[in-house]
Amino acid sequence: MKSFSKKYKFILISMMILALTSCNKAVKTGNKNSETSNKICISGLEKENIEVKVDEIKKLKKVNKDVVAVTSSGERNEMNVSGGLLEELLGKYNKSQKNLSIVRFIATDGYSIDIPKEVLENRDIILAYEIDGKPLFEDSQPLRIIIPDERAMYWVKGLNKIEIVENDKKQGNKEIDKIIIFDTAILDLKQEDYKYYESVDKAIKTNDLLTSHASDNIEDEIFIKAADGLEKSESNKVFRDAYIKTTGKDSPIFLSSDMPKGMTVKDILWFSTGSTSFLSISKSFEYFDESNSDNIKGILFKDIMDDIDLTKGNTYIFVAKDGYKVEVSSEDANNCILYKNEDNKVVVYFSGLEKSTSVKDLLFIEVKR
Ligand SMILES: Nc1nc2c(c(=O)[nH]1)N[C@H]1C(S)=C(S)[C@@H](COP(=O)(O)O)O[C@H]1N2
Ligand SMILES: [Mo]
Repeated sequence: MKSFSKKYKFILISMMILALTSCNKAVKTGNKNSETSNKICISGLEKENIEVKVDEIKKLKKVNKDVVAVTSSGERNEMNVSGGLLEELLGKYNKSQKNLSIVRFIATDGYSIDIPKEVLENRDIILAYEIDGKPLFEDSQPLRIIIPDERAMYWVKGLNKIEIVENDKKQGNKEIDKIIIFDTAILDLKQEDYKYYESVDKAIKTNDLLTSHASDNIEDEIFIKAADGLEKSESNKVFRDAYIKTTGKDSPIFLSSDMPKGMTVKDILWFSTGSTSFLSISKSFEYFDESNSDNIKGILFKDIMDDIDLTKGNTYIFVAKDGYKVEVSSEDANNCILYKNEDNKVVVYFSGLEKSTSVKDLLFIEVKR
């Protein structure tokens, strides 16, 4: 009996290793010389990892479409694509993309992108294996994601893995109850030299920022909004392994030398994880309309609250870097403005309240529960 169970265990473990490695092969980072992979890996369906052969995708109903890829710089690329629909593939596992909260596509070159719910609900997602009549062989993976009428940043080349997050498992949809002022928060962090094109700027590790200011409050997804209106979610892992450049061109910009360029996010206005949001005051001046209160020019805090969707409360607490804090009513919070003083410090100003309420070196604002 004992030897049987041992043998059984051995077989089981060997099978598990086999299953792992066979799926891992598809997940392996691209090597231009390696042979073409003939499968992709899907996680989040009934089993942890499911392998789907490219041949199976070619057996789906073939759709053919003229599409235009629009890049972030506004460049337009017309092409004719053929492939199968993700929706039909998911149907084989009794799933529909319309009920998923996030689908993440990962490529052999490390590129990854989250497809948001609105896109999943409204668009066809084509698993393309032919472009302009020719079969695809990008980076040893023959599939490209095409989402007609959505920007090219979603059109992942060399598709290797699909990660599926269902509605009920969704994280990161907590209410925001704390806004941390990015400009103040980075002052105490280590700033490294960061080479960016022809200049050397300063950058912080995102991990340093998160561990020192949101350590107990980090979810699997980070939501980023840029000053041009772009909204994007990123996995915690990818986010934490990268940098935010805090000075010079395009800053604050999320980037890393290990990350494909298309994954960088320029001109970050704010990003949120769990119930905490980090706000760039420098970018706020470019994004929000300027307000004037008793001849002080700044940004209306109400506009920030609306944009970030901060939870409503009766009392708001404004806290400085040195711990100095004031509590104000929602009415006062709705009317206050944030600005930068001559020392480049972030200050909150409440019209009609005594001078002692004006918090200098503002670090965060919290909704009192
Ligand atoms: N694998 C992979 N796919 C990718 C990218 C990438 O870096 N790697 N960049 C994306 C971005 S940001 C854009 S704009 C388009 C560019 O597509 P093109 O090279 O066909 O112009 O591909 C998208 N798909
Ligand atoms: Mo792009």
